[in-house]
Amino acid sequence: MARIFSGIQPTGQKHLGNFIGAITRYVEWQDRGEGIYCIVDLHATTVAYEPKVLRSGLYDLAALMLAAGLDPERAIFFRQSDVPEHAELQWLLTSVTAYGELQRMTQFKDKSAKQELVSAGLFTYPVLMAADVLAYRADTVPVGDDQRQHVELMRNVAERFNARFSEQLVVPEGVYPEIGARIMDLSDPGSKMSTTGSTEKGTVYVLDEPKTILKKFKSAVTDSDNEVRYAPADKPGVSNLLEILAVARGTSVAALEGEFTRYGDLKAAVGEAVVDYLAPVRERYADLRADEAQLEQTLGAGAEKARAIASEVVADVRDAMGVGPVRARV
Ligand code: ATP
Ligand code: LTN
Repeated sequence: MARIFSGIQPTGQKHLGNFIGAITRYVEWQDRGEGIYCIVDLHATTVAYEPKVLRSGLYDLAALMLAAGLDPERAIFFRQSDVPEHAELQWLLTSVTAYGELQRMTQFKDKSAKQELVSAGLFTYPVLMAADVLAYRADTVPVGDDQRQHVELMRNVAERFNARFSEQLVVPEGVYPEIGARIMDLSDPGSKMSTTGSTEKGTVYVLDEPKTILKKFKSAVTDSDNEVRYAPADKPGVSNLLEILAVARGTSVAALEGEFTRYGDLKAAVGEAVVDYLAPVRERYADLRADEAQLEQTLGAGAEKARAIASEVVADVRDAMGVGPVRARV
């Protein structure tokens, strides 16, 4: 059975890109294998942040993921910092990570350009991400398109470790959605919808009010040739709307071709479909978010299950590296 691992940061309000590219897929995949889903609070400390905001953002995200249908009985759902093996494994793996390969990470270049203090943590962020996955010997990593380079890096790290020490780690495979791997900003379809950096008008949050969602889609940027056609390179705005509509309706882009002749009709249809698509999450969210003690309990139970796996793997890694005493075998 496949072991699936993914992580998501407890920062900012989650948007339609995070929802389509990540959260809904965790839910869909929880029956396809052994799912392990982690809220990565340690990753969120690599850029400027407020401790109180980090903590409340963690509960916001935990409630959102549960509201979206993640079932802690069927998948392991936990907070990264509750399992200290992630941080330990990160350190161990830095010895098989090249400085040069970290320097090439485009996300590091983009994010560091926006920081007053470029932390060492931001630089080694991809090694922590590698540790997250490798600590479980996971084979499948569902993420959005923007994470391809990080997944490549974790594969290199695992291969290098196995070659240098011994075959302890599984080399994981990234899986990206066929449609919706890169949801674009509605007002600026040349750039991806994102927590930081996309426009407020063009970013649809999962918990936006229905009327706000409709308004954002209504003012989505298209182009001037008035032809509803899927062509991401030539028609990024229209193509983005078609992708979102296909996902929200649970159909393919091809099935939508020919349905619309006017941009206005397409925008109204996508807005309505997205309102319906997100409604169940909105309905369940408030109750889940209100009970922080329950959220802690859920995450704590998940962390125990996660730690049982990660502590074994990290003990093997330590042993293979000659760190600590020889591992006793039973
Ligand atoms: P953002 O880029 O929005 O700031 P992020 O990359 O910093 O998000 P997360 O919130 O941890 O960090 O991202 C969670 C998941 O959402 C990742 O798997 C990422 O690939 C995916 N994702 C982010 N933006 C998009 C997008 N526009 N379209 C599809 N998937 C996305
Ligand atoms: N870097 C990712 C979040 C992340 C992740 C992971 C994704 C941290 N650890 C492990 C998959 C597997 C991001 O910015 N979205």
